[in-house]
Amino acid sequence: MTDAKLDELCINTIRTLSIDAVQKANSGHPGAPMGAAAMAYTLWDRVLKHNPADPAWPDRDRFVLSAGHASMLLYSLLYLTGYAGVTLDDIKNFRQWGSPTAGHPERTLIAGIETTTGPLGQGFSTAVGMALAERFLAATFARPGHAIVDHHTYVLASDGDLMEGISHEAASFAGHQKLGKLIVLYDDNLITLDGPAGLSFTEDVATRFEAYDWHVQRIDGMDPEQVASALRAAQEDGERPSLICARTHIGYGSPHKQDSAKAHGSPLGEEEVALTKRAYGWPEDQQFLVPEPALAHCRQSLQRGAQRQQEWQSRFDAYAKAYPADAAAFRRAMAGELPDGWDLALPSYSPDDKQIATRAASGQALNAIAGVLPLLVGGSADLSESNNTDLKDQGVMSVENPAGRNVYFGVREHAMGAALNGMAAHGGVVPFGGTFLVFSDYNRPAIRIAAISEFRSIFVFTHDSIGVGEDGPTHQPIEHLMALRTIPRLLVIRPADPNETAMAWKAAIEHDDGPTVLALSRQAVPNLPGTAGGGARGLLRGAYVVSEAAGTGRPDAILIATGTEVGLAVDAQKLLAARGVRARVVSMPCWELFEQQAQAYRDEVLPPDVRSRVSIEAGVTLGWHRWVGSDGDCVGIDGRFGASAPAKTVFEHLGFTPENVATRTLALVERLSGVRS
Ligand SMILES: Cc1ncc(C[n+]2csc(CCOP(=O)(O)OP(=O)(O)O)c2C)c(N)n1
Ligand SMILES: [Mg+2]
Repeated sequence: MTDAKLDELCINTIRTLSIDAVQKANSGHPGAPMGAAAMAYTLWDRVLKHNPADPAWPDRDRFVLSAGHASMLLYSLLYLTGYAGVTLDDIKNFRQWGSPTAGHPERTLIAGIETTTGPLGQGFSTAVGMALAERFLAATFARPGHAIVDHHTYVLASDGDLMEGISHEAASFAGHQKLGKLIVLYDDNLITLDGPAGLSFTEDVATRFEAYDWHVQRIDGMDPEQVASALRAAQEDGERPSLICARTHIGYGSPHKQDSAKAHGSPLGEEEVALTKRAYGWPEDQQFLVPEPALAHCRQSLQRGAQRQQEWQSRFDAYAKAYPADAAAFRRAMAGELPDGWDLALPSYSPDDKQIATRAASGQALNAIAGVLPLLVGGSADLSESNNTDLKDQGVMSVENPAGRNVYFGVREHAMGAALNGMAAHGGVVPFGGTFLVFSDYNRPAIRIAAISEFRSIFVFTHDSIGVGEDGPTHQPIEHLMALRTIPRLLVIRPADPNETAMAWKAAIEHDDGPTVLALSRQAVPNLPGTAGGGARGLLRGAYVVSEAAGTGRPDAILIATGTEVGLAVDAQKLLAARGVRARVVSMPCWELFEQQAQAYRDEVLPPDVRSRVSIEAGVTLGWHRWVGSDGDCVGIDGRFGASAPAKTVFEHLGFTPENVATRTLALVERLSGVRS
């Protein structure tokens, strides 16, 4: 068989596996795998550096299927090249309960999937973070004569990916950063879900990317030779990211559906499947056919991959001999391990210390641990001074200083979120990024991907309430804390004071299988006596008694507060004591961590027989009845936004005063004791 014939056989194997799997599942997207098979195969067969037997090899090239709906393309490639995580039976079980071959590629289901994709634009933008991490680690660990990190990041993106706003942000950022090892294949098939792309997408994409300072090529994406030479040219142009606009045909080979949106998101139908196979010269009556020569050829990836990994291993061994400490640090970093006792570097505070905002305490914590965690890397979306995210004396990341640890993401919150995810996905670094909490909505889809993919991405959200003050309702988060708490696997931590803030960083860094949000104040807070001397370690259990009711025995009431409202609760506690009500104050910085505690601990903090419970949080109260119970009361902000005025005034007008909290608590205690008597 000639090489060209063998290529065609492999490409048609990918196409027909995709067609058959979608047909059998009666669900899925056959068109993109059929149209993009030639370029994806060419990339994987001739260019991609990977070892299917070791999907975690640190120096592998990263491949991101940004057009996640084309999942069968990726599953076919993973199976054919020999990844153990996908069998032919898994492909037959495409999109079924418990099968790793889920509707869209999920990182946690198959070793070999670098990041979860499906929401268009995310994969492309995540890949930018991977390329950033690669360049950072290459520069950080490079020693004279040794290069142990040296790989590319490849993306397959569709029209939808390039229409999404996040990809515009990410492309602009990647061009600015000159990420020369990022190479994007654009499946330029002129079709989207609704019909011809021309219904909504007519700009000159190539020129747009040229303006972003990308290297841009236009090719026929159905021709493996053109794809291969474009990939080589993209590699050679190492100074800029590359976009290869590959003209392809969605649903290629289908007599009635090729080049039409009908091929996009539903099975071809049995008759059309047969006609398409006939067009490929494929046996019409066989399903999931994998011709032996195609499998044998693709499985050469195993041998090639093992050899390339071995070459790297030899280089790494030489490095380890010359620089044993660096090699050990690299291994630990790639395994996501933290140095023993790293948290001893975290600061602690006493009640007499100067009052500062929790965002300032966060900046102090970050800088205190920057030395012991040299791979902590991040920045802000143009708010670094407000977010206190600067790492002092650690340099600015750029093409000239790729090992700089401060990343200026620009006003690109969404792309920043995805870039953090990409850095976490790449491994070796612990990424963080900041903006105002109110703009967490601009990050939310990336936070969700981080949670689904189990990425340790740390979001530093400051200006966390109406305490923002004068900037007014557009800048005062109201619904955001609760909205974030609804995302599974995300830790949302709102520390009350500097000691809790230091513990919040400990929790965030040690939460290595999911993202963390830190909600931090703009305004100064008191140093609570209850957090001093290790008291703030209670944060690690999600909620704890930060100020016990005076006297002994069961408290009359429990005040449950978060963040800046904990200090307020402590003030209310004093007023209540003067009125004969013994109130306990519980600081509840993290619901998710509290939910993970044993029932016995939860009952200790919130004794079930104390029904007079009041929550205090400057946000919507929806959800707080989980902790205050149906008898309890919630001091919060419902049915309105904040207001533009000095913070103290806004707090007072919206009921966040010790007097109001004490009055409401007293009323509750009286009402409930009345009910009982
Ligand atoms: C953020 C987001 N919006 C919408 C969708 C639903 N969706 C899936 S594919 C697609 C567009 C299809 O066009 P294109 O990206 O060109 O893919 P092709 O049809 O060419 O495979 C849409 C709207 C999605 N997956 N993600
Ligand atoms: Mg398209």
